[in-house]
Amino acid sequence: MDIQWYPGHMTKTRRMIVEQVKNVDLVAEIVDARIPISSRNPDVDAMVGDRPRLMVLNRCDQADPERNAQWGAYYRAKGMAVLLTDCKSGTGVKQFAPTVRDALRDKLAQWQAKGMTGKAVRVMVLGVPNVGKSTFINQVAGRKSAKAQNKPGVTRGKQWITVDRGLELLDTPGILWPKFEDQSVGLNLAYTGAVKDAIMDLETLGSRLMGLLCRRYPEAVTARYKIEIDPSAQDWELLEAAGRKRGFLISGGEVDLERMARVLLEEYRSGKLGRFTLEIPEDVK
Ligand SMILES: Nc1nc2c(ncn2[C@@H]2O[C@H](COP(=O)(O)OP(=O)(O)O)[C@@H](O)[C@H]2O)c(=O)[nH]1
Ligand SMILES: [Mg+2]
Repeated sequence: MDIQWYPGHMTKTRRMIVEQVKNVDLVAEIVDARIPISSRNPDVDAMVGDRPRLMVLNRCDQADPERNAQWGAYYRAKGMAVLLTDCKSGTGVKQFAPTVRDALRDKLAQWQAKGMTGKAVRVMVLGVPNVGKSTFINQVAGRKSAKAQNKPGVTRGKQWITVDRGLELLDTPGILWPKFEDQSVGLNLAYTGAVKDAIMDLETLGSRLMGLLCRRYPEAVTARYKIEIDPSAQDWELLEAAGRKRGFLISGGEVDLERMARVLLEEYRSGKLGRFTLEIPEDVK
């Protein structure tokens, strides 16, 4: 399955980001802690140039806690400022302003020296669709200013939000990139909901996710779906076994694979299955 989703509005957003980046002091790149590599847009480096950067690993509540710590260390070792957040509860968000100030300390000292004390720090927030950009901004601002919804592609156009006199945030619509180098990147983005379901074959998507979870988190899959995991089974056979246990049958006693795929994706995305990180630092080439 070749997943590509690069609608015209993303080209427009990309242009807007490149234009606006001159007006900001720092770029906060929000990634999904469950897929900390796949949810990084490879075009961001070229788009934002040498602007100071903050890496925000969001959705930590849905990711494996041990892996969260590893991924935080991974990006810190690359010299990046890193923040681990759960925007559902707001965990980690309080550290945002101090982390930004620390990343910009030289610039802020210069402003101070020039008497520019009232100048607000401007931060652009960007990331793939549905990663939590608007929710993050609302958490930082302590109110609902940015429109958030559990569906890729809700924020349109640019939106400045004033947190307080010292800090302004720019919300941006989610962007992907024209071609996923690796099929697994497209799949990871689809499992986590960054790519619209409507553009994919759900049976294939559900089968691949089931296979991946059975390899990485077999106990959790067994606990929830009551299936024995045969290591030599095909991905779709594992999905089929779960569907059979759930009684998702169609005429002739066949398993309704699409229904089971929908259930698996919903249960994975809502966290009912557990906290899973689909990429591990050792995977990085
Ligand atoms: N569990 C969990 N859900 C989150 C988190 N951040 C955002 N969400 C939810 O994810 C959905 C998409 O968030 P939104 O801010 O609109 O994403 P955006 O498209 O990147 O602006 C919303 O339903 C949020 O409530 C998080 O850290 N944990
Ligand atoms: Mg948004």
